[in-house]
Amino acid sequence: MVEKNLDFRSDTVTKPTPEMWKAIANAPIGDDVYREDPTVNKLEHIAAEILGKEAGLFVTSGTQGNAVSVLAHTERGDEIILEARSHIYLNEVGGLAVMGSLMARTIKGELGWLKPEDIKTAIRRDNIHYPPTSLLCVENTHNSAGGIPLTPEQLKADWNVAKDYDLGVHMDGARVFNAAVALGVDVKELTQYADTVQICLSKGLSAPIGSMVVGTEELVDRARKYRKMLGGGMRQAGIIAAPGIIALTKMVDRLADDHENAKLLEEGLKRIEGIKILNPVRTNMVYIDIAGLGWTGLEWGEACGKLGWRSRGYGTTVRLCTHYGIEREDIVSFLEGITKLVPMV
Ligand code: TLP
Repeated sequence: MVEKNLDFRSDTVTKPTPEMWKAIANAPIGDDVYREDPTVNKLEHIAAEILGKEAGLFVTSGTQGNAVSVLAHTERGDEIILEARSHIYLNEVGGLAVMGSLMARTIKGELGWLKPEDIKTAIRRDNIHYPPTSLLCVENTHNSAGGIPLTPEQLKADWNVAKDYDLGVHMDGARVFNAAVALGVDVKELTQYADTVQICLSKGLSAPIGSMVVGTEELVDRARKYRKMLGGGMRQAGIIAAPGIIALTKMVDRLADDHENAKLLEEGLKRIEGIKILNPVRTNMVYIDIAGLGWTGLEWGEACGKLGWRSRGYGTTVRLCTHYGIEREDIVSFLEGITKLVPMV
């Protein structure tokens, strides 16, 4: 029996499966700073293998994973290229500037994808006045664009430009398994176009804590040093790595259910006058604008609360995320309920 988790705010709210709880209780552990935690070592090995990279590193969060990856690729004063609404640029507390002394060069993407010609234009040529451009960051799926999966072809085109100019490529793959499932490709087909990849165990894959950074031995070694600097050397971390192993080996295929549920939600919400769907729904996110209902985000949240759901709006934009703990029948009953509660427009 799946424990219900009627919360649309994010897939970060997912809780461990019963199997994860057992793994937590039984995990063999050791001091991971000495590289002696067998469960962390196993998780790092599995992640590297699944994602097609030489090495893996267990980190506390997606934000920490992106930070140590970006630091591993760059030197103080470099410029890095990011999509204008990427998570690293918008939602990571400006860490790239604070920790890396990096300049951010942002480009507006097309549904989250940076067009190769735009990247080319943004790369600084050798000039006494310019900071060197050293890194391109891509995000897959792209969260703010609507959980959009970037295809191998799109990623390859960006990678080729980056490599023509000797840039590193980092993928914020917080939800890259959603992308792989939605596109019906092996995740390696996506991750091959990045030197480092950060993936979240704690979102749709339902582990309680943590992310992985994978990449070349050299970059992961550098990232490991930065993780220690940031206080992320976690000692007996096998306790939290154990559910991560289950996340990677058992929780990927079920992401397809989340995508189907998001589609069902989109179809139902589309029929409600006053609600506008803002994104093509391709994975587990539906962004809506509720201005046409005459409601604020707060009023939307209160209405959802009456139905036993948590949901939150920013202004009149609301993101609804599907995940483990939400099933088809829950979406059906939510749609019935909300249809009755919305004002007639
Ligand atoms: N995203 C969270 C919020 O921070 C917005 C969410 O609810 O979606 N990359 C991407 C693309 C993300 O969406 C997130 C989290 C992260 C990185 C950071 O992961 P955490 O929360 O583990 O630091």
